[in-house]
Amino acid sequence: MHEPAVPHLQAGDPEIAGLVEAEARRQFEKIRLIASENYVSPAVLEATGSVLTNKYSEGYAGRRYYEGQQNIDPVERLAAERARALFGVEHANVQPYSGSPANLAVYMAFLEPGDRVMGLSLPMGGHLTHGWSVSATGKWFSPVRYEVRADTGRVDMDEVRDLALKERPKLIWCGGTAIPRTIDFPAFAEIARETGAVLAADIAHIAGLVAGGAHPSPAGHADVISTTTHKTLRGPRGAMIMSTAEHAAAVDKAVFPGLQGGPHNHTTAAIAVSLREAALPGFAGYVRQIVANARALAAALLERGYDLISGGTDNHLILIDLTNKGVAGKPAAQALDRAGVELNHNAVPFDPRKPFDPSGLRLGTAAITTRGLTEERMPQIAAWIDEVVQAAASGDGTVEERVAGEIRELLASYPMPGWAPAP
Ligand code: DSN
Repeated sequence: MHEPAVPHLQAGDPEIAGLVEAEARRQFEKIRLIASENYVSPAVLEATGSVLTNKYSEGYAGRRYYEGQQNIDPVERLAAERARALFGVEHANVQPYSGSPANLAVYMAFLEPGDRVMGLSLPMGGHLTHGWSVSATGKWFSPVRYEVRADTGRVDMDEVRDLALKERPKLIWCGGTAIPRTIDFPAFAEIARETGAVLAADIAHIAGLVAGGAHPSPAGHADVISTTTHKTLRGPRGAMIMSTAEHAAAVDKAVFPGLQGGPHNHTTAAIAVSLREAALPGFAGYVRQIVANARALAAALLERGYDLISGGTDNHLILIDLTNKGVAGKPAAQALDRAGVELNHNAVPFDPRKPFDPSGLRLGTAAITTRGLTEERMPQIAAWIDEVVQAAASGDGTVEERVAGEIRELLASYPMPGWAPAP
């Protein structure tokens, strides 16, 4: 049973309806540990599925290229106002289609093609759009990359400073996709000031933690902040760029007309809804629980001999190097998926293996926390992971079905927003 219900889809396109139903059941029955995913509320789903999708709105509120914006302008104004209030920033652009276009707009706002950009290397936890070679940002700009230290698994701010002084990038990115530790925004800001660079904080993964006070905020430190809205922030798939008032015009011009056409108004409305939800008192407790769950899961994995990059976590994310377990990340992730634990294979720092067949696994606790799981359940999840990884290492496929059944049984008593099995 979907909430909101989907009777027209079921009647009009049973093939797609069947796939949506199957996906809902899959999400209900699996321990979803992909660090960038979550479950949104029925209110966010309703806004995403609303008639706002019918409207074109190129431009910004009060300055559009099409008529009929009587309701769209207030929606976009509300979303931007809520973003400014929640993150304590002077300006918010809520139009970027997703994280990569948002980051490309940051380049468009501050750089010319060929300019130097510095970011955390992708296999060290950075993002493709922070200047990695296969990305447009690595091809059209001149990238330099900082790394984590081999002995700590953490970014060393002295090394970042030395590199920035040597290379003089025009833009410095902090943040990424596989960083289990707190990002030192004040230290990055000091380096950017000293070297004359613009500091961009990509908080896509931790936006919810920042909003709820479980991670320090880049506001007041970074010149520009980009984020997706669908990870720990628990909104629809979309993105925002926030900045100081000084950079507002450059950011807006870069998003439209620089890179995009009409904003996706249904998404903007859903972003507004999720920002309202994130401002409610319960959200701070939710994000504290995400971190408590990640810490408890990390502790249970360490007890079982897992090698965690940086030795643990400060946020929602855990990165495991499986080398000492005798199995690579991809076969382990595939075995875990068959056994009802969904996560992704991931490169680890200084990984000798290839990106599509790396040594690690990446886990995050945002989605299971939305389901209501708390610390007491984490040792059991670590035990399931361990059992399946060991079986994958020895080529034993027999445990997967049993574990999947045990997981289905556990999750049956943890409701999922947006769908429930028929009574
Ligand atoms: N694909 C996102 C993630 O999984 O972290 C980043 O773009």
